[in-house]
Amino acid sequence: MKSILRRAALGLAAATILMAGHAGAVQAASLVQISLWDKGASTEMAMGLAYATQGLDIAKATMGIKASPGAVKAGEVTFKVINDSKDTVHEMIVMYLAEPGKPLPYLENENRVDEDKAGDKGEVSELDPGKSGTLTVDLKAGKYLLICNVPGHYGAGMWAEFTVDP
Ligand SMILES: [Cu+2]
Repeated sequence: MKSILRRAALGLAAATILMAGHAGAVQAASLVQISLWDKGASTEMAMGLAYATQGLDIAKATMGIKASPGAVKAGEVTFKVINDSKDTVHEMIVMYLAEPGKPLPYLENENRVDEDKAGDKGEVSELDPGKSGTLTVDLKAGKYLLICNVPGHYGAGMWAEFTVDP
């Protein structure tokens, strides 16, 4: 129901723009290219590099997420995610940061972020090496974190800050 209403609203907006003489100006979803990378399974995973860890040196990360661009306008955002690893499964989850700069809730015994409590907005889960996937979500303005939540990866530095501008 929600999506039908939204589509109707978009249609109306498109008609309004066409009438105003700006044909072709209808805004498509913002596109963000995501690369999931690592230094290979033979490289020992770093630890203690979770977002907002005091004094962390992200240059020590052995795996990570690269987002291009790192900021978009609010609205529909499509993430095209590629796992550029040769040998490791990775994923990408979009987390809304209700309180930027504060550590995400963490499940110590599982060595990963508590997704249910962390502001999960959608994900491309568990991509095999070389595989890709797509996620389209409606994002409001704010600060976000893109993370991989395969056990240990977040703490190894596999996250990236992402901004949605008004
Ligand atoms: Cu990963």
